[in-house]
Amino acid sequence: MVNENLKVWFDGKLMNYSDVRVPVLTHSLQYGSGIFEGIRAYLGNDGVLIFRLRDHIIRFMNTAKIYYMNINYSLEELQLAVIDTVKANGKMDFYIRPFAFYNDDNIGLSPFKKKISVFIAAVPFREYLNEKDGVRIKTSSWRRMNSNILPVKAKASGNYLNSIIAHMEVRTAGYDEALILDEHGYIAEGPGENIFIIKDNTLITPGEESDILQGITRDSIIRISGDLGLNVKERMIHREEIYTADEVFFTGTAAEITPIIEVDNIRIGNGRIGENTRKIKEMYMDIVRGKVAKYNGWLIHV
Ligand code: PY5
Repeated sequence: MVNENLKVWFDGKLMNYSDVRVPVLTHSLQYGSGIFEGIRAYLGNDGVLIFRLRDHIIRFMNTAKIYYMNINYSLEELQLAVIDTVKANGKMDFYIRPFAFYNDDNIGLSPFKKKISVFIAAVPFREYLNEKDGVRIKTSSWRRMNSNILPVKAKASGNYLNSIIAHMEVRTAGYDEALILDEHGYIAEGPGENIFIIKDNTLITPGEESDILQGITRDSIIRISGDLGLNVKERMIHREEIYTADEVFFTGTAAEITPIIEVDNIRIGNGRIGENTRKIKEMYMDIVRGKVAKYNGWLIHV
């Protein structure tokens, strides 16, 4: 449960979370028509640091655009709104959730000209998956939707039904998380994470052309890999390649860098967290806490 003293930003104003009123019949709750972002902020030595805020807000606005959703705030206004929300909630690690939705209790399916509300919460950080020990994943029998069906590069609530059903299938079978293949059987991503494999010091991850969310963490890892002496290839990955990889990990705002130690009951490498994964995770955590000068441009000091 979130703290009842939580201050949230709702349609231009900071207010108590418990004072926000939204009808249960709202379009976005009934039909999954909301759009959202997930952003993290970390407590550094001299205050709270928001990671790649601008990039997240750009993706948020692009998602809105793809869905014909007219958001009445600019890129600058939304960035300031996130900063104000963080400021109002103190100094700690946060997970930030901007959310735009049709706020209307007219039950019809068409959102045409319905009122759009924008909400931002910054809730205390929590670990998303079992990031410390590594996770066991299983290939879901559900396929990633492709972009003929829904825009996979948009971060819309409805897309997550594909993620949720895949996750529940494997979670109820005793695994930590799902691996989702694309319609052709190539590796796509996790329900809320991008995936990388490492083979012979090369990072391999599905590319721009694949049906995945273009993760901002994924992009960050690609950009820092050279500093760690690793090469990167963006290409399609056959399912069997993952089983014989040296190391495998998920990336995501929530998941950060999550080592994967087993896929479909096959141990990856020696079944322990790999050296490169450990190095990448350490560097990522140093960057987000403002300890790597070269990447301080990714951080907004609050
Ligand atoms: N793929 C999917 C389907 C995602 O939902 C996410 C992020 C990613 C990849 C990674 O993207 P990024 O690195 O930009 O975060 N998932 C969200 C997150 O905040 C929501 C999870 C509940 O991590």
